[in-house]
Amino acid sequence: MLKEVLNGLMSRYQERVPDVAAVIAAMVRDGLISQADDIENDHIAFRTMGVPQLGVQSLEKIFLHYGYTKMDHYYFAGKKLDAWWYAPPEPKYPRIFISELRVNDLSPEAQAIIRSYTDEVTVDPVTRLNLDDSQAVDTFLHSGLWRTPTLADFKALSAESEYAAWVIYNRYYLNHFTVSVHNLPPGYNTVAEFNAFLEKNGFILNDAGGKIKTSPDGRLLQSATVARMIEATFAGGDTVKIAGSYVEFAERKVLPEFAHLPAAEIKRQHRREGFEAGNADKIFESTYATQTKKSS
Ligand code: OOG
Ligand code: NI
Repeated sequence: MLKEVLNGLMSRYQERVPDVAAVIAAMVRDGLISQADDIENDHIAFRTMGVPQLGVQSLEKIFLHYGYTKMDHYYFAGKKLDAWWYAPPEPKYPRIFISELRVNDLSPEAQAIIRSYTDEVTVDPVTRLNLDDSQAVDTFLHSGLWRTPTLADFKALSAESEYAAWVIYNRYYLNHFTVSVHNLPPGYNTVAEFNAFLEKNGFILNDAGGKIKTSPDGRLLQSATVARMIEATFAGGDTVKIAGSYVEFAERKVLPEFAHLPAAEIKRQHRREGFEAGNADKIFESTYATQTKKSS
């Protein structure tokens, strides 16, 4: 059931983000993996609008139903976001990171634009879903919650919050999946080495705060591609290229208390868990104009 929902998310994401297939193809070609299934997916991420009937409290119900556990909270003052991460029911499944725009913290003008869309949703839509029906859940995650935005509204939101504009157009489309690099062959199993491999293959990395985002404990290292632009069709037929989704890479180092274990015995529970606000703050910018201007 969970597997079906995750597969549905991944297939839609792959169709929209050419970098996913391109990264996998480069990894197979250079012998890092023999097939796409060999990739360990560290986590996937969603973005939401923080209004009462939607937001994290709504979307999380799906994943709590499938056995995920809500873990730590992160707050991003500058970007006006809250986020939580969710631990999977079994280590073979990805962690989930869900963020939410603090709509009440925006200007009255931006709030009015957002509410003109989100008010179309009058009750929490997840409460109306049969969560045991993975087909229904899949359809829900890929259908528009509100009308297609106008380009004028998209631009007005972008000027104040690029995150808000991204969600108004992209809704619950998967924002990224994350390649775990620490289990790859030597030469590729650190973010530093993997970044070199990506750049050699022509991928453009998010360099906000540096290409490698490192947690203060030094044990969670992350990098990300800059989002490719997708052709967006707005209400009234305007078409403009806007930021779509991106790909992330994560290295979780072995915790000191397990440093003595032989490499073959190291499992997920022996490595650094969770997320890091300082890293995440910069990774969000993979869809921001300061980064996407470097892509095409
Ligand atoms: C999420 C950014 C944060 C991480 O792993 O810390 C993140 C987003 O861009 O929506 O993915
Ligand atoms: Ni991430």
